[in-house]
Amino acid sequence: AQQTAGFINNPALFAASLLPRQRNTHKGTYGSAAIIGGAPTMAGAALLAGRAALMLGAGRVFIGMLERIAVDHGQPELMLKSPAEAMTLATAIGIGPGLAQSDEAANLLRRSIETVLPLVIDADALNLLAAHPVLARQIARRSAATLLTPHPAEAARLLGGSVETVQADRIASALELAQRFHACVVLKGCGSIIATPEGRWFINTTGNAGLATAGSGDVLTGFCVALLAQGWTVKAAALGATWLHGTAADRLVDDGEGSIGIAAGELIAPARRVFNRL
Ligand code: NPW
Ligand code: AMP
Ligand code: MG
Repeated sequence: AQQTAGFINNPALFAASLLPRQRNTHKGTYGSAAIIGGAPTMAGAALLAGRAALMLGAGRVFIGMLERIAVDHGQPELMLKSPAEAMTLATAIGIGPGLAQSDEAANLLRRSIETVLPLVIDADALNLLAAHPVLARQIARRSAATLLTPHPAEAARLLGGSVETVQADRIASALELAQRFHACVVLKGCGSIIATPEGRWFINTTGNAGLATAGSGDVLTGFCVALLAQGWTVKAAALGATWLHGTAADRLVDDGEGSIGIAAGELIAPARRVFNRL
């Protein structure tokens, strides 16, 4: 049963967080994003999230890679560290892109849950939560903000049901997850639902089927972590990142570069352009 009316996501909902940069500031003012993930064969997921965090304004971006590579040659601004080091340096964490589900990954998820930092949980970190009820119970007890960003299959694993059941009532599914984990939730897909633990919900109407491409969700995670690193509340970060992610895809369509064949990394530059003009 849905108790409250929802809203269409729009910039007025996160306008209070949109502050211009003050002149006398430095990179430390804008926070340190850490992305934890990138196991062998999926390094790209963590790099995409890191690039996205950098270009939505995080002051520093650390990538705690399970697959130890030295540098992102396409984005040498990123600092590639061990996962433990990246977590220590962070002021906001995103865990999951390309993380895989090894024992090491589960241990890193436990450590990130135990921090007092804003935390985005995505992809394989969500799958690990579904497989480890002890970790799932720890989420609700966190003192810092938590944001879960499942796609429908990840939501189904968390709820112990089927994708069909999740999709049959997406609003109820998102609210159920938000309540269960006492976390903000973005249930992704055509018309992403943003739900809060207080029972509020929002529907995102930006974006298009060009977003149905590998790495798209990893970019969204990077956007969320960037906004959290810059001090946004978790609700504003979820709304802002989701709106910008979809709007970036819409701009690519308007410019004749989509919707067919968008590569996830291509979302980052238009998102930055739109963000700077808000
Ligand atoms: P089907 O057959 O496609 O219809 P998983 P994942 C099903 C990393 N990545 N949306 C779907 O069914 C991620 O970060 C690395 C989505 C299929 O059976 C993760 O760590 C990249 N799926 C890891 O890969 C780029 C839906 O769910 C399964 C669905 C695994 O993430 C890519 C797919 O979901 C990727 O981001 C829906 N609406 N409905 C890289 N470049 O390194 C049903 N499904 O198993 O969670 O796999 O999302 O690819
Ligand atoms: P992931 O499956 O984790 O890569 O995430 C996919 C991203 O693309 C999410 O942000 C989805 O909301 C978005 N997305 C995928 N398909 C569509 C669609 N048909 N319309 C709008 N957004 C979509
Ligand atoms: Mg994903």
